[in-house]
Amino acid sequence: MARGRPGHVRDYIFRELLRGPLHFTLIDPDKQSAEDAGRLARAAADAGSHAIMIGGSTGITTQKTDATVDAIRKQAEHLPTILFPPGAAGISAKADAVFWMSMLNSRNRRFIIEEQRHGAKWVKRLGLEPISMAYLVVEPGGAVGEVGEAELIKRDDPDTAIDYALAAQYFGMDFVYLEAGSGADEHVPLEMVKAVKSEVEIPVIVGGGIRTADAARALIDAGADIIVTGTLIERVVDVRSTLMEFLDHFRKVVRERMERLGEQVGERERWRRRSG
Ligand code: 1GP
Repeated sequence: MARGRPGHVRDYIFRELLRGPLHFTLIDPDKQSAEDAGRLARAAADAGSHAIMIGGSTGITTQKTDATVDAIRKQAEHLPTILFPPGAAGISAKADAVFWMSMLNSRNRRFIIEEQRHGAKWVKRLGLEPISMAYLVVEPGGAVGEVGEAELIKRDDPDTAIDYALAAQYFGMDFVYLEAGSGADEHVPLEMVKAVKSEVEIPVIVGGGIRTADAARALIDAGADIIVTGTLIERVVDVRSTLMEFLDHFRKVVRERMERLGEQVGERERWRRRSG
């Protein structure tokens, strides 16, 4: 993917979203060698994932991130690489863009603005594209909830998720990410996704604990715009066929959803013409 043009990756995401929900693959630089990360990215690209996110909660260094992004870009060159950094140390000159994220429900201002304050000049100097995103950690929250000192949003409290998401939209943030934590036993509740989606206009990203195509289908039906999976391909032997199966199902769900939306628009149009 060509680098350097401001808004390039952001525009790509918004353009693709017009065609339906997207799937992003998350690769943690601390979980495998750079070479293996490259192989995972190749499989993700072949299966039809829309972008590669690079990041994790612990053990992230610039060197590891640099090597991982390098390998990913070599193996999956047409997919955008977006950093998903736990802090300033996760910023790498090699990526196309960085999710410029603030964990709005952290009790520690370090994760709301301090890491960002230290990282901002590097983003500018390195010519990385920042894509602003509100990061909200929902129960159980996992390692990211602990490390980020999140005041976890309770699973039965969609109103708090809406409050944060709306605040993010009014700040002008591009995306809101509902995160249950990597490897979570349960993904973010469908009711919460539905509630947030019905109140905000910015796209809703959902991640954490999504391991089956059925789970992705339910989340998409609830209104998720972007589904992120990481663990799904970490421990499997045949990454390619696991992802192929997941994404084949994903595309089918997206197709059905877009057809349904098309029919609804068509019906509304017919009704308007009849009554006009
Ligand atoms: C974690 O939301 C991501 O930040 C992905 O979670 O590893 O559970 O897929 P999983």
